[in-house]
This record gives sequence, C-alpha cells and structure tokens, in this order.
Amino acid sequence: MRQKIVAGNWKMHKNAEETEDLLNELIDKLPVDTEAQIIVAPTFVNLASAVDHLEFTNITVAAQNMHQNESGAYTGEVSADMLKSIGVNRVILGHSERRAYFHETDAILAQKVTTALKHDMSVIFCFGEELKDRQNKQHFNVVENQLRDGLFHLEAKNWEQIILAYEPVWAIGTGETASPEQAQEMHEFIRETIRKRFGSNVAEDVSILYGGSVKPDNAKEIFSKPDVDGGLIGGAALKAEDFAAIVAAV
Ligand code: G2H
Repeated sequence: MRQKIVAGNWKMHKNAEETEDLLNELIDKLPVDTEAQIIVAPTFVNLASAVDHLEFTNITVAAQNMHQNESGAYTGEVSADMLKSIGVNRVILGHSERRAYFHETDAILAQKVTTALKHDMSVIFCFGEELKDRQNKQHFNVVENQLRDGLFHLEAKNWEQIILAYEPVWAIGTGETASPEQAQEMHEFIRETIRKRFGSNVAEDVSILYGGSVKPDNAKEIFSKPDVDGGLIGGAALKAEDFAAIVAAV
C-alpha cells in the first residue's frame, strides 16, 4: 500500500540541545490525526537521543547517510549495524549533497542500498537532475540512469523497504521549486520506469516524495498531484511550525 510520507532532512544543523528543543516543539505542534508517516533525520551524533526522545510518538528517525561496508578502517564513517544498534531503522541515501560534495557514485549507492536492506533498514533513495540536464532536455535520461544504476539490481520483494525522493538539484535550498506540473510529470515518469522494470504492483505501491524548497505555502499544491506521495523537506524542517504545516498539507 502506497504511504504518504513527510521526512525532515536536518542536514548539518542543530546541536544536541537544539535537537532536543526542536523535537519537543515537533511533538507539540505536529498534527496527531495525520495519515502521513513522519520521519526526521538529525545528524549522526544526535540520532540516539532522538530515538529515545521520540519513543512514544508517531515520529520515526532516519540517518542521513551510512557506509556501504560492514565495518573496517574507514575513519569517520558509520555502519548499518551501528545505526541499527541504537534503534535507527531508516537511512537517506544518495542525497545530491552526498553525490556532489562526497563523490558518491551510483555504483557506491547501489552497494549502500544493498547493505541497508541486508540489515532490514528502509531506504529513502534520493536522485534528481541538475539544471544543465534540464536545460539540455536530458532530465528524464539522467533520472532513469540514476534509478537503473542505483536500484535496478534489487528484487521486487525489496521494494517494500524503498521510498523514492525526487529532488531536482536546481531546486535544493535555492528557493526555486519545481512547479507542481513539473513534479507530477517527473513522478509519473519515475513510476512508469519502475513499472517497466519491476511491474505494476511495485510501481503502484512505492511512495515517491518530492524534495527541493518545499515550504508551507507550496506544499499543498505539490502534494495534491497524483504521483506525489509527500516530501523530503530541508530548510523548512528546521522550524516546527513550518514542518507541522507541511505535514498538515498532505
Ligand atoms: C533538498 C531538501 C531536503 P530544501 O535537499 O532534502 O532541502 O528543502 O532545503 O531544498
């Protein structure tokens, strides 16, 4: 069954005290009667406290990244087993900032997805074209290749644990948003691409989130599109009122 989901990607924001404050505000302000699954992704160092803090709520916690290997000499990295050991069962993979600044390729991401699934984690898999791709009318090709190279090695049964997040790079943190029509056009294409490879059941059931400058004033229109199942929210996830308004827009 396809789920509505709103996930907050906190990126490199909020220290321990600020994390606790924002979580308290979210517990206060988020609508309790929402049909949406709500996910927050604080930084690694605050994940354990976030899991504790949110134990009796309807908010779940995701990591923003993890390493593809089980363990080893990878200074500064965090493994799936480490995340699971503190109660984190979800991970965001393939965010464009990881791809651009930390050189994560589709091949590395495919390995990360496999590792996450092996540990029974669910994955929010991010992808999306750059501005030049759209200007050159290559955006559908780029997205298709990212899906193929990152996810086509999976089996249909794995898709229960996959959430897709289409994030056009030109709309991330820029204040530019894809129009609801642009989002719908791409989400429909993504669902069709998944249908061709994995069949109708997988395509109909997978949640496809939109990400890129979603705000309280544009969320409702974007979420109203039939192939948009919610959002991955950056800047607006850092203010409880804004995040609550976006959840309420689902
Ligand atoms: C895209 C998004 C969250 P923002 O990166 O993943 O951030 O909403 O700030 O554009």
